[in-house]
Amino acid sequence: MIKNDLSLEHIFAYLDKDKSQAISIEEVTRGFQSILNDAEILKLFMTIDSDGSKSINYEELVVAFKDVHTNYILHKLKQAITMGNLTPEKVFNAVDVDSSRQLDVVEFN
Ligand SMILES: [Ca+2]
Ligand SMILES: [Ca+2]
Repeated sequence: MIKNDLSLEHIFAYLDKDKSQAISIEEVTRGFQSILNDAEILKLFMTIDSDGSKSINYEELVVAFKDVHTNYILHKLKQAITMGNLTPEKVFNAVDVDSSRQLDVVEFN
């Protein structure tokens, strides 16, 4: 069973598929492609990549997690991961808070 208390380290490891200790835009895309479109992924990536190095390190994720907006998205991702079975449908439902069957900008703000 997957524990409920997924840490930032777990999220980082989940996104860092190649274990390079840095998250690339490709890895963010892979992690979020079922719930975000390309423009939203780019916006999220640029928000977290605070130094503009085109990669996200653990420290940047920690800083981003303190920001309430990003925290919300990561919280949703965390929920999706916690569900254990990452079908696009489940991830979608985790983010689609108002069950509108559409993901709008408000739900990521
Ligand atoms: Ca990586
Ligand atoms: Ca960076």
